[in-house]
Amino acid sequence: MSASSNHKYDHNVSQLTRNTIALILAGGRGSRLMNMTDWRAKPAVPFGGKFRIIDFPLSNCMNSGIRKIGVLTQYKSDSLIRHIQQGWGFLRGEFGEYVDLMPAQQRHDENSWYKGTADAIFQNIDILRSRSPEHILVLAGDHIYKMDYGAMLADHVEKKADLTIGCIEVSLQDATAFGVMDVDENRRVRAFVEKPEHPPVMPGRTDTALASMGIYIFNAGFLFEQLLKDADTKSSSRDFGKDIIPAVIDKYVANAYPFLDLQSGVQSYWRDVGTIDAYWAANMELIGVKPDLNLYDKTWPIWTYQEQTPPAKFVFDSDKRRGQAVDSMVSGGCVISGAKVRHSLLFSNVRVNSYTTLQDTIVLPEVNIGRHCRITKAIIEKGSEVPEGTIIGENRAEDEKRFHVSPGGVVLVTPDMLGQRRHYV
Ligand code: ADQ
Ligand code: ADP
Repeated sequence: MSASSNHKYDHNVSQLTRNTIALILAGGRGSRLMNMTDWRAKPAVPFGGKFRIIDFPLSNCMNSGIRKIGVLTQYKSDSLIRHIQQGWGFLRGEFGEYVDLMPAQQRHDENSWYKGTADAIFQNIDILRSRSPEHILVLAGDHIYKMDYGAMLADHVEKKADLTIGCIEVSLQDATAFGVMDVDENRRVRAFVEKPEHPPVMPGRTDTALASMGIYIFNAGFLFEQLLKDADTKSSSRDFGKDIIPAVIDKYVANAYPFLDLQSGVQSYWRDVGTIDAYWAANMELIGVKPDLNLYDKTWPIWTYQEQTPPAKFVFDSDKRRGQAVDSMVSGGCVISGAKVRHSLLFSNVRVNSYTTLQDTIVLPEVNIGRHCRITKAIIEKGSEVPEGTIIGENRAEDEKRFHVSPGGVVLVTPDMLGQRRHYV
């Protein structure tokens, strides 16, 4: 399936992006991230040394010229809200730009908060209507990728679609976790099943399926109509994948839009860091010499909020032991003293002390790692005080007694597992 590479759009893309409201669904718990989402929503989980996951869709909107954004929050949204208020308040209302927080409001039903993803938007329908956008771009707040939504909007308009669904090709095995579609030769969606046990094979392939990225462009009026109709359907779970999309594909034009690099036509980088193993792997990939996700690309900056920190510091300890980090990323405010850090990712304000070695480890902000520790293949949560002499990653049975060990053998360490009562947000 080809995207419209090298295609000159007939439409003025900046006009399209200007008349679009992006709605980022940021309410999900993300329970497969285990204790990492005990205190924060998945979109607020730190990623890549200084970002939070939601910075990726937000930055994509900025870089695509979409500057009317609503963030729909629900589960444990405290740190998410603070992050957005601190980091994303720079837009100019005078130019019609905003990042609005749209928390769960008990407006339509006194007894329940948002039900499914469609309900989250339905509850804000009056506000959205009053702003009369032409298109609404629905995004998930929990994926890591860089995407130009302007190209997808142009495709949507050019093909006169009512709905366009961003999609990627995944293995049949992985497809069971996605909304999967069947399309015709014009990329029109003929069938859509949410999380099928036996996913349909992609046309022209034998072992892959076409999966929804959970991102949608709707003609605004069409979306409002469908949300109202769905609200009157008693049996509906108010979910885009389960209810809204399957209900419209027969009568309206719903197209698939493949997420391909516009130059090479190759599928672009996209990760759902929904499990401990996927989270660890995606962060580790960044350390490599030529990662698929380039955070140093000045043409597509990823913005975030971060407190001011002094530079990272690598020092000799009192016994003249070298503090060093190789093959690693180290953020501001870190002090590595007489310790060895290899192939690891340190967020801000991490202290690693003498005689300690870290290998293949992600350390979130504000962590102190005492002397004489050996830590391999771990994720150390924010605010942890790792006591002197702690050994992690050498004996699975021992690790399992104190910490959470993922199927892939990544050890997750949180303050409460270390006996420290702390809300790590
Ligand atoms: P899932 O990711 O399993 O599948 P869901 O858990 O509903 O769907 O989450 C979608 C997004 O909405 C997430 O970003 C989540 O944080 C957020 N969210 C969930 N409930 C919310 C609520 N009530 N209020 C606000 N935000 C909420 C979806 C699609 C699949 C598709 C995958 C791609 O249903 O078809 O393949 O995304 O990952
Ligand atoms: P260690 O356990 O490795 O001996 P120390 O706490 O004794 O660690 O610190 C060793 C060195 O690290 C200090 O001499 C100093 O250079 C540097 N260092 C420690 N704390 C700070 C700090 N807050 N800011 C800057 N440098 C520091």
